[in-house]
Amino acid sequence: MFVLSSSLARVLTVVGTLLAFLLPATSADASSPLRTHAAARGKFIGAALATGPLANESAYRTIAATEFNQITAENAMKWDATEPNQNQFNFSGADAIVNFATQNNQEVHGHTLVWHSQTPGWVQGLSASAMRSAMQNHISRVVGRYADNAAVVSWDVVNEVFDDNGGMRTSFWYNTLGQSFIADAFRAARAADSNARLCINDYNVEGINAKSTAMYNLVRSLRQQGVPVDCVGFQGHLAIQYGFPNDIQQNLQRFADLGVQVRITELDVRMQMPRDASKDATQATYYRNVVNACLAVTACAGVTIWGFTDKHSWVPDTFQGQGAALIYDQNYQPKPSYNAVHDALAGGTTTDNTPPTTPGTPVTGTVTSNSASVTWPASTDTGGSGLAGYNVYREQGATDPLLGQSTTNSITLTGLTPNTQYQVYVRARDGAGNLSGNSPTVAFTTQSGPGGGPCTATGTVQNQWSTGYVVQPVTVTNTGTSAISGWTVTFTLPAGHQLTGSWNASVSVSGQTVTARNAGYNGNLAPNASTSFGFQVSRPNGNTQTPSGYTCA
Ligand code: G2I
Repeated sequence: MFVLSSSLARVLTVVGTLLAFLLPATSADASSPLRTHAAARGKFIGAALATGPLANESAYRTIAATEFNQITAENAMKWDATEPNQNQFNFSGADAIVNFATQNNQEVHGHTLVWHSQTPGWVQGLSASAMRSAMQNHISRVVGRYADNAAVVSWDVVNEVFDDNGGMRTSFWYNTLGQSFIADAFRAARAADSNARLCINDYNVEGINAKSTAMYNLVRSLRQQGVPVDCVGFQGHLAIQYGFPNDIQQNLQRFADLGVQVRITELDVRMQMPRDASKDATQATYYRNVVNACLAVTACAGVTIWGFTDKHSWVPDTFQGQGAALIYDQNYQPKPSYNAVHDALAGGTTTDNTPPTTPGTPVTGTVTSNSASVTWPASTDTGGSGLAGYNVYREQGATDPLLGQSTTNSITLTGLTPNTQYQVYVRARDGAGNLSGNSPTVAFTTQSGPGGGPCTATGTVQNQWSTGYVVQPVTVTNTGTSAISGWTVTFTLPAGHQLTGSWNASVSVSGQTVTARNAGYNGNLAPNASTSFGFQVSRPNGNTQTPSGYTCA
C-alpha cells in the first residue's frame, strides 16, 4: 500500500515537473533564456555544474538557474566522490546538485556509475567476484538514493567502454570481468530505479565511424538480449581545428531507429588559444549545428553543455594551449556561441524563408593533382535559423555536381581528377535549408601525375625464400611542406617475378612495372608523415633478385 501510494505520488510529481518544464509560464519571445526556447521545442538545454562555484559564485548560480532546465554533475556523482572507501558513501556534493535542480525546476542526469576513470584504487584491486558485487552495491546505493527524487530522471550507467578503434576498452572493469559488466551494470541500475532512463555514454561517437558503429552494434545486441539500455549519450567534445562531424544528425537518427532515446551529453567546442572573432564565429556554427541536429531528431531529448563559462572548464587543464570552449566567457558574458544556441532553439518558432547572403569570390590555395583548397568571404544569415554551412559546386553545364560541404568558409576538395580544369562556386545554406545565390566562380587546374607528391618510397624485404619474398613495409613519406591527399608509388619487378598479393594500397601491374596507389584510408599525409603498404611476389626458384626503382608522386 505504502509502496503504491509513494510511487503514485512520485508519478504525480514527475508529471507536474514535466508540465512545468515543458510548458513555461512565459512564452518564448526573442529575449527569453535558453531553457524557455528549449522547453517550447520539447527539449532540454543543460549544463554540467561544479559544486565549488555553485557554492561560491552568485553569477554562476544565477546563470545556471536561469538559462538551463537540465543539469549534470560534472564530478560530484562519480565514484571517487560518492564512495571513496568501500561502503562509505558521501552524497554531499551530489545532494547539493540535486537540491539546486529541485529549487530551480530542472531535471538531473546522473553521471556516472561505472567508468574506468575517477574510480578509487580499492575498486580496481578487487577480485572478479568482489568487483562485481562492489559494482552492484555501488549502483544500488547511488541510484537508490535518488530513485524517489523527481528531479533525477536518468543515469550514465556505463561511460567510455570503447577504445578509439571500436574495440572494447581494456579497462580494469573489462580486464577483470569481461564484457558482461556492462549488462550487469544496466540490470543493477534498473533494479535500483525502475523509472530512470539508463544510458550508455561515450566520446568521438558523434559522427558515423568505427567507434560509433561499435556502440550501435552493442546497443542493438544488448536490447535484443533484454538488457535495459534506454538511451545513448554522445558527449560532443569538439574542437574547431578538427572539423565538424557533418553526419551527426544521420548518426543520431540511426540510434533513434533502434528505439532508444539519444542526447548530447557533454558538448563543448575548444579552440587553439588565443580566441579571435573568426574562431568564435566557427565555434558558434558548431554549437548551432549540434543543437539543430538534436532538434531535427525526434528521439533526441536535448543537449547538455559541459559547463557554461570559460572560467570553469576542464579543457585548458587537459589540452595545452586550447580553451574558450564554452558559451560564456571568463567574465560570464555571453559569446557568439550563446547566441547561436539561443537562435537555434528559438528558430523553430518562426519560419525562416530568408536565405543567407551570397558568399564572396573564392580563391584557391594549394592545388595538387587530386585536391584543391578553396576559401571565400563568409556569408551572414538574418532569417533566424542561422548559417549552417556552405556547399561547393563544380560549374559544368546542365547540372553542377556538389564537390563538398563545409561548416566554415574554406574547404579542401578531394578526389579530383589530375590535369583537369575546374570552375567552382559556393552557396551558403542556413539551418532551415535555404540556399544563397551562387558566388562568383574560381578556376584552377589540378596538377598532372597521379599522386599528390612530393614524396618518397622505400621498400624493405621482410622475408624471403627460394621461390618468393614479402616486401613490407614500403614506407611512403610526404617530404613536402603541405599536406597531400594521395600518392602513387611505382617500382620495377625483376624479369620472371610475379606479384601474388598486396595490402594497404590499390595495385596494378603492367609488364614489370607495378603502380601502387593509396587506399581510401591512407592517402592523407601531413608534411613529414608516413604510411606504408606491402606486397608479396613469387620468383623463379633460385633467383635472388628483389624489386628496385621505387618512385613516389
Ligand atoms: O574529460 C572530460 C569529460 C569526458 N567524459 C566524461 C566526463 O566525466 C569528463 O569530465 C571531466 C571533468 O570535466 C573534469 O573536471 O572529468 C575529469 C576527470 O577525468 C575531471 O577532472 C578532474 C581532475 O582531473 C581532478 O584533478 C579534479 O580533482 O576534476 C577533479 C575535480 O575537480
